[in-house]
Amino acid sequence: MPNTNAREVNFDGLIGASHNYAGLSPGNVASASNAGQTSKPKQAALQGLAKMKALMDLGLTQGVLPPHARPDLGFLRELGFSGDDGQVLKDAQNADPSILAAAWSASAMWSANAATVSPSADTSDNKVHLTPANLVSNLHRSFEHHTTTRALRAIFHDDDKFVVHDALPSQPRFADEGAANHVRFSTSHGEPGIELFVYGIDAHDPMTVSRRFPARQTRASCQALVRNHKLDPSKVILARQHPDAIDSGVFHNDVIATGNENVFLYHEQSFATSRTLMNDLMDPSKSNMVVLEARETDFSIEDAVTSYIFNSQIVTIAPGDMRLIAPSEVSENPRVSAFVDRIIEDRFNPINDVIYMDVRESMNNGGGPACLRLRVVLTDDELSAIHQGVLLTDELYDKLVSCVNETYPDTIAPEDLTNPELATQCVHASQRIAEILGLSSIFG
Ligand code: SUG
Repeated sequence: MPNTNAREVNFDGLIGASHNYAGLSPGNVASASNAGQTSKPKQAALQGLAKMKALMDLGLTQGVLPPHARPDLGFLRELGFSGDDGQVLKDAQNADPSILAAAWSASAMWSANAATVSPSADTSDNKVHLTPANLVSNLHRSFEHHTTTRALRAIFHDDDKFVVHDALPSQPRFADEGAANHVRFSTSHGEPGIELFVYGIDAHDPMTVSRRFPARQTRASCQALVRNHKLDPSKVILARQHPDAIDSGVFHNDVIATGNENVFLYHEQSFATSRTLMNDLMDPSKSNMVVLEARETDFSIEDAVTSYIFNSQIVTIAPGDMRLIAPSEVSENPRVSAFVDRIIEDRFNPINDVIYMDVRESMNNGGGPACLRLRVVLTDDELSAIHQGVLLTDELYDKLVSCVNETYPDTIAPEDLTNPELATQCVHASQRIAEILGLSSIFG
């Protein structure tokens, strides 16, 4: 039976007080090109909150995930740096600035990488399954899953309805980047769907791999997620990213493809296995798809990577009525914005309008609107069983905005990363946010 009482809840990662530009992600063009710039953490968090509020004001259910406590001085102490906090920061800087920057990274904001989620309509035990991503491909992200797992277990605490798995083994064979490489298709959110898992590396496949930039997601991790989430293998598709796309800066699939319910929006150069993928998806026994393919003649992969069009959120306002929540950068690229205008004008797809959002502070590190959110489809019963303190209301929004204004630094420049007072200020800010969300327990 289709479950019409289900909705998609977007859980956005609230951008942390230590947000900075350290160039930590090889293959992420924006991160590399903005390395060393001065960031604006307060403005970044307010931009993220404005996006959350805009979605709430559209009538959608919006959740908030807490920033992690950064800088993580415990991580630096584990690596042998000792003394007071100032000494630890200074010695780490002298030993290797990229290790120091890893400890400071606010990368947990990109909650599309927090976990992979399968709704109860797709799982054989009828529970919602969440697996935190191990993010082993990058040092600064590889320890996010500790806090993420605690936060998800605190939010999705009802064991009768939710299973929050441990992250997959932290080993390159099981490199996992979460929902950024996962798209779910269904006639409506509450009905059983087809889950598409996208990977860049397969240890058993001799095909050419990306050469310039690393691929981050393995086929082995996708297969483990399918097993853990108790998915029906006939309702799962595994597809390989095109290595040339990875080499052009498509470090996650959500930089070049996205979907919502029966809509699939992607660039023709996304997948190494496009034809098979389309055949599988278009199989009428599986779903009734609306396929929106951008061709090279519409715009190039480079346009996709600079505008982040595919990192838009497609959201359902009412049955058959969707909006595209796109980064402002799309409106600044005439080829890409013309493509969006054609989608909006075309009556044969359900996307009826575009809303441009300014999330530039995050975009400068390679994180667009969709990177900032984790999608969780929940029935009414499941929604009422989660920790309610993370669901955005006008009151919660006001509290978070005040807290950001009071506790966040205005700017962070690379040389600030050795400042122990700033370190304390940033950790304190994350504790205050966790208190507001009723999640203080995640910091022990
Ligand atoms: O993993 N950037 C993140 C961006 C993640 C975007 N998420 C999705 N596409 N879903 C990354 O590359 C840059 C940090 C720095 O350079 O300071 C960074 O981690």
